Amino acid sequence: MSENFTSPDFYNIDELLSEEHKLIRESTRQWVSKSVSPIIEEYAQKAEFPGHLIKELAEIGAFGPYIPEKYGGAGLDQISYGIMMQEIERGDSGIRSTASVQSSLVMYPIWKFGSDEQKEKYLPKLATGEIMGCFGLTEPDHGSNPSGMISNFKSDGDDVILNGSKMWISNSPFADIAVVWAKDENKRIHGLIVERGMDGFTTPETHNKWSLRASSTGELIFDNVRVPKKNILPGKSGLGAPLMCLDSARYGISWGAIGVAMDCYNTALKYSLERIQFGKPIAAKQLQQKKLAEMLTEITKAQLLSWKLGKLKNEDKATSAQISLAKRNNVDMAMNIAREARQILGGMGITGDFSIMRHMMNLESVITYEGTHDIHLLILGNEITGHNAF
Ligand code: TGC
Ligand code: FAD
Repeated sequence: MSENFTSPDFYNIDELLSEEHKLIRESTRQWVSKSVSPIIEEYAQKAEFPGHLIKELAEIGAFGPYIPEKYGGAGLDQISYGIMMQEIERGDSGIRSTASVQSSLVMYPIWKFGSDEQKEKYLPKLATGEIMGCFGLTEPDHGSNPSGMISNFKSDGDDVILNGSKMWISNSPFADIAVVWAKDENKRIHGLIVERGMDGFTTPETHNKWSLRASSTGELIFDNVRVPKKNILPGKSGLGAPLMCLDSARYGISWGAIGVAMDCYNTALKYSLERIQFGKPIAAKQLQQKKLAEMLTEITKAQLLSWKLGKLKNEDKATSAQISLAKRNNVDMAMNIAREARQILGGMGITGDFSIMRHMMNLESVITYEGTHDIHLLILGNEITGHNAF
């Protein structure tokens, strides 16, 4: 189980990490073992977000790890960010979602595209978790194709009037602010900071999910919401702006998926050594060894992929297509490992006594959000051939 967690490191990848990276991993890992693993199954079963973890996530520096310290972030590098996402997602994808939405989808756009006033007003409070944010791109009729969005705003004096709706928004039911993407009168996409309490703005919760049950998901509905023009992000417009945020979050997910895979592998390995059938541990059987050997192979490949991508990101050289490759590969890898690990546990694998089934269900969301498995393939296809097949 997670409490006895040691991460597989078959290729001595630790040698590629700095002492600071290892310290961050150790402290995040300890926090997950103490605060997430013991409670998460119960919250997932109840389909409830463990809101008390917000303060603790802020305390371990999970909100804005790479945002400069002057804005309340930790000023760390991209590998540190990835390692934190890996460790948090080992606990649960929904908790990692909360950290990555706050960091890469709310703090990042305000930091990159916001005015000085917006940065000073929101970033320090987002870093401490005093306020929480969400990111509204997806609409009921525009998921993979956000450029078709119909949410729109019209100028009215010092304000704009915002109409439309967003769907499948992580953290929307409790968020204090939403970074919302909508079109102006010239059909140009802009980011707006919409605050809870603005007239006409509601955030109904989405129920009956079989996946990401410990994460709160909802809608954003804008019915003639009056938003001050000073809440528009001035630094960048067009679809490229939200796509830059997605690049950052997708990179973090590539690491997070490794955390899930490692947890499933460890659980399955331990169980296989203890479970006796036909007079021997099932770990002594070739069929189970094949599963474990293939898991370790895929985890090792994914570790190298995300580490190298982190180096490229640190140098500001990572391309969107490189990020798509890592998100797509690593989430698929984690899904396959979760399925195989579940089988190694036999009937026990379907219970909440082990984390595998919860991880497996969570990954159904992770392979869909932040660009589906198919969309990332098409991004790579476009990069390879120069032909856009969307
Ligand atoms: P396309 O014509 O290719 O591009 C439009 C403009 O954007 C530029 N661009 C990028 N800029 C920065 N970063 C990137 N990654 C970029 N990709 C493209 C591009 O150069 C162009 O610029 P310009 O100046 O020429 O206008 O756009 P398209 O409409 O063909 O769509 C491309 C496509 C399909 C790849 C894109 O729309 C896409 O990625 N779709 C998937 C949607 C998606 O991922 N949604 C995620 C919603 S958020 C979420 O799921 C959060 S879950 C969080 C959690 O809980 O953890
Ligand atoms: P669709 O776009 O309708 O796709 C349906 C199927 O068609 C998919 O298999 C897709 O791969 C395929 N497809 C689509 N286009 C093509 C094509 N051109 N060629 C071949 N196949 C294609 N969004 C946010 O903005 N903010 C959030 O915080 C957020 N959180 C989420 C949390 C959860 C739990 C979930 C499930 C989703 C979340 N999303 C969020 C939305 C998520 O990003 C979208 O679900 C995702 O982008 C896919 O959009 P869709 O669901 O509309 O599927």
